[in-house]
Amino acid sequence: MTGFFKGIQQIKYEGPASDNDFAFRHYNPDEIVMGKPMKDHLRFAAAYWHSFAWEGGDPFGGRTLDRPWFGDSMEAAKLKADVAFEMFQILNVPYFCFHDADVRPEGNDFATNTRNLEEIVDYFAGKMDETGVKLLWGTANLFSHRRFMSGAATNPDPDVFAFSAATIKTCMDATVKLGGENYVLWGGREGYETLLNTDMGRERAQAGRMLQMVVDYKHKIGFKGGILIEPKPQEPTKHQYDYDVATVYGFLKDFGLEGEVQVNIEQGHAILAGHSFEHELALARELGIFGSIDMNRNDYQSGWDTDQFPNNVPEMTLAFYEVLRAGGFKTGGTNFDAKLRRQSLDPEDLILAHVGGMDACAAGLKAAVAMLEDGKLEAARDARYAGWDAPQGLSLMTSDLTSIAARVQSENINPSPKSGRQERLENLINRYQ
Ligand code: XUL
Ligand code: CO
Repeated sequence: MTGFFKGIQQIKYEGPASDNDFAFRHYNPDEIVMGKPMKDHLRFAAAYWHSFAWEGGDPFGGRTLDRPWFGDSMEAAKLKADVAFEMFQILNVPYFCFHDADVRPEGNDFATNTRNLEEIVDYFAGKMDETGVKLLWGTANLFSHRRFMSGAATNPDPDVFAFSAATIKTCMDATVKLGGENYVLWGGREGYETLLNTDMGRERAQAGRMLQMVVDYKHKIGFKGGILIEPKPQEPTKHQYDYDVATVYGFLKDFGLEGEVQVNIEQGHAILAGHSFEHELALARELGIFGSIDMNRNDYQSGWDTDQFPNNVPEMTLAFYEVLRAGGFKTGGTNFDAKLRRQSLDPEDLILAHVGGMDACAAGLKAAVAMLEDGKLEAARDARYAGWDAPQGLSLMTSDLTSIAARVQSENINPSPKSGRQERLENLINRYQ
């Protein structure tokens, strides 16, 4: 034991009446809801980068956090891993997620980075064996180092494309070695700042080629997990090629990869794109590309990606309602891509942030299950579209303009508007909280 979380025991379920800050009120891992344990619905993961690599900086000031593992040595990386796995066990999260740059010291070249990553992967393998904690997904950080300032796959310099491809290969290898269930691509710098210096056609083609190579490599090595793209509209680059779910789907169709790649949808990214989280989830479901979620919360006023821990149960309810309607997670899960506020210095802040987030998700899941099982919302939705299931509605889908026009005229079709009953449905939803 490192002693970092000294005095904090494993968090247990104590039920809604508990007065203990270090307890779950809603997350009861083995409770059966809709036919399976809550933990298998939610598939929680902790994110290595925010909890262990982020130093507490913002655009106006640097490090506020003081962590004994900050430093560039392998020794520091191993201490960081020790503390991380202690946190995973305290929280009883079944999964974690990482980028290469979160877990290993940065080397001066590709070979050093690869060696460092391999050493830490072996260290992780031992810890995963000891604790039973699993890897939800791995990914490559192709956005922090200055070599990626003009993009990774979409860089005008082919050497950066090559460096990125090689790095993705090592990160896919690391993910597979650790039994990871997905591999994620978030294209932080895959976009552009100004059209004045940008050849958009080339950049899109380069990104398409990189994705094709990732899919080919997946099949070559027999990886059975998901390949997931994480949409985000802006920040860091002004115009991102993976703006939102709809844009990613267009990109996948363009390169013939819509059957191979799904999306990892993040709450805060949905908000930045001007959507709600549930919109993005529902669209991914309709398009058949729903994969996984990055759970967090964005500040609704500030306009940038604040990556706060989720705490709004009615929002979580609508999100998990869409997850359930998508059939739940297969290889995906609920990854807390969320960080503390920079004034939250104490080790217990890290624990309590996750406890609150996990409880908000569990409460949302329970309310979503109640909504689905009750069936009133779906019954109202079905009733609204019932005309489309009747013979005349069905026939419209195979008619043409001429025959429809003739029918409208001969039958004097003259529709009268019907209420959408939004407020009634909003009132209904609040009854499940
Ligand atoms: C950035 C973001 C990333 C991805 C993984 O906004 O969400 O942390 O989740 O690269
Ligand atoms: Co994310």
